[in-house]
Amino acid sequence: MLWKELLEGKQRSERKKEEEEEEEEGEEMPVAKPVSSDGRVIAHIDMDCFYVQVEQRKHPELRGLPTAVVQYNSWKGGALIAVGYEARALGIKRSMRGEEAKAVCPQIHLVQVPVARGKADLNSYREAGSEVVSILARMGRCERASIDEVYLDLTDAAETMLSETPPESLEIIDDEALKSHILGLKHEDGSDMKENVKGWLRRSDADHREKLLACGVLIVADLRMQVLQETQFTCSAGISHNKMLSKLASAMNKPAQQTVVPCSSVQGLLESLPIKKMKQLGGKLGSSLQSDLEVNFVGDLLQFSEQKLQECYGINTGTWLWNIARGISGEEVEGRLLTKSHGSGKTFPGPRALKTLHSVQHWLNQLCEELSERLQTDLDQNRRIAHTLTLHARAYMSSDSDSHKKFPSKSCPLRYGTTKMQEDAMNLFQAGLREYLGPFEVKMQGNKKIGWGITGLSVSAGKISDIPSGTSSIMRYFQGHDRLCSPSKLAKEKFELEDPCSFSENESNSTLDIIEHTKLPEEEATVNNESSDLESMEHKTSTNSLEVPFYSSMSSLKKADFSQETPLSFSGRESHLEPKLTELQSKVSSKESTFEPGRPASEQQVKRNALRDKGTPSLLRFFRRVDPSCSIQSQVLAQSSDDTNIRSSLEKNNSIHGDSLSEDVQRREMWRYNVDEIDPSVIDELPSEIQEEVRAWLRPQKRQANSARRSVGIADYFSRNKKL
Ligand code: DCP
Repeated sequence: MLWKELLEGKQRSERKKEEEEEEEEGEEMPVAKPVSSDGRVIAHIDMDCFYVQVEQRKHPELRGLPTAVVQYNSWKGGALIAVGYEARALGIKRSMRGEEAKAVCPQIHLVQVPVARGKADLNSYREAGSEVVSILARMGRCERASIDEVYLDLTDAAETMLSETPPESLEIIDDEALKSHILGLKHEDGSDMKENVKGWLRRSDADHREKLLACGVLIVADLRMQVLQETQFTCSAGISHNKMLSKLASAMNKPAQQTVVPCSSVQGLLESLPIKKMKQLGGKLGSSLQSDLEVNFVGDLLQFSEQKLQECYGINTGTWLWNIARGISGEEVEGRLLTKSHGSGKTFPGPRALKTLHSVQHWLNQLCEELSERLQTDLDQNRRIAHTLTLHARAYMSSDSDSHKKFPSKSCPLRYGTTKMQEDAMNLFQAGLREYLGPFEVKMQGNKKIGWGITGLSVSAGKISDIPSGTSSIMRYFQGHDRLCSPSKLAKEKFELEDPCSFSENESNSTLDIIEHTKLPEEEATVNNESSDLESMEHKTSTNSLEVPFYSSMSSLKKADFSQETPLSFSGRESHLEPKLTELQSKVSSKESTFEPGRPASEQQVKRNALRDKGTPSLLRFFRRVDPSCSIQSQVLAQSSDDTNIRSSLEKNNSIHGDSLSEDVQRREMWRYNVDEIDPSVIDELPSEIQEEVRAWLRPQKRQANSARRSVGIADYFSRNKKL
């Protein structure tokens, strides 16, 4: 039965990875990055059976006992998503269901994932991951790669150690470092492994790079001990000269161990590494290498010239392949302690598939609620905002002929506030469904409409950026987002909720400003796949992989106001922004006679003149034509929890200033803004505090232009490849 197959084969836990790079089938083609230096010291740290450790810390009585974490789903005892090492030793595997695990190991302790809103609540795991990150970040540039993985660039720390306390000068070396696995280091029969490692670490004849690596070994061992002492978690690590090799190495000896890849052992490591195990080769590219070039191990690639690989897979990917065969990777450790995106997803396997728009709406509401909460926390704690909302779904149709079709992922500019997000997500879903069902939307089999089912749904918020310093100040300019970027506009032309199949042709043009997911060649290495792979969404969204959709229209960036006459009053959360706002307001407002107390009037006049000379009057003209309804700042203003407060402050202020809300809205409606009409030189006239934001508005347009120019995608590569 189909649903059984789905349950067995496709059901997965809620998303595993927050930020892990997409490497599922058919993802973006890898590209070679310039190799900055092969003298870097890069570590990859991976927590051991992470969710189990988190649960064991909560329940210390479980320590040392066979333990696994299960998804709340009750079918056959739920799905195992993390298995402790004691349980693994007793034959328990992650692919098992709870009942099977009990049968294999009756003494196993199954801990349920916390549940909120009918789905897994991963917050405690995320927070535990953050604890670890904050410790690891002490020694070098730190990139949080997923909920339980981190890359570290320890080059500077290693250089310092080498110059101050080189390993060869150390009499006593920490035991944890002596337990390291040094790939390629031979242990003669009967020799003391720790002594061998000590000898390797203290070699005086090693070259500079190897000495740096030895320092890296000591630093990582120490960091792992700090993590254990401060969090009670163990982790494993890989240490080498680049990210790729370190990631491979960290998985080689688990749990609570570290593995080092000296240059001399790279070839040996790669010649026996199955091609599909290599990062970014797990999908179509790896399959193509196997079937078209008969490459089964990474080392097999060595037989091809760079030119040949470029002919087959394009210049960038060809060079990337040539490099990885030699263990070369220029990928930098990005200094990033926070996630690149947030996501919330859920699967509905087999009989649980969603078959009505009502049920889809219900679940989208839950997912958006969670997403909104996390965005709010990110905003509060990190002053970061997301710009893009994306909906992914996995679906099937009752018609066999179309069953291979993928539900298209859709994006739109993200509006803050739970209800807005829910509404936009539903509109994205409907747009996706229309496309999924085909041009006529209603297909008939005899008298029966074709049914559909949704087996997975996910919403994610991407393109997260810091609020540039000073941006808060321009909140003053951009008021009334909520009133202008009305959900009702987006809600037009919906499907009838009552009848999931009652679509008519004239409904096909959604008014929602949807971003089609299109890959940008120049960002291939980091761009997410646009296909809606729910498994990767569940486990890997909020990922390292950057969603780079481009805006099909900038109409979401609609109208702006420069109503100096209606100062905003801030409520609660925003109140700390007020001083900056006032500061910028006074800077820009050349027509307002706001004198700064204690400063001579003549000086202030000079200051205003200077500003005017820099072009502030053009700025005023500029903003009079711009509507901020979907601007970042107005979104911040429109935070769900503060919506009412802010709206009422706005209304109050408007009435205080004798400027009625409706007039204000009407006036702003007239100031429509077309991004093409912006003269880029105007941006330079803006106060520096807001230049960055305005440039960010314009960027998507540039991308669109670029992508039109260079529409090379994975399909092109493979069609070329097929010709081999
Ligand atoms: N996870 C999940 N669903 C999956 C895989 C993993 O929810 N299908 C969660 C639970 C894991 C965590 O992500 O604890 C990290 O995943 P890893 O693949 O790193 O596996 P573990 O940390 O559990 O084990 P290991 O020690 O093998 O890395």
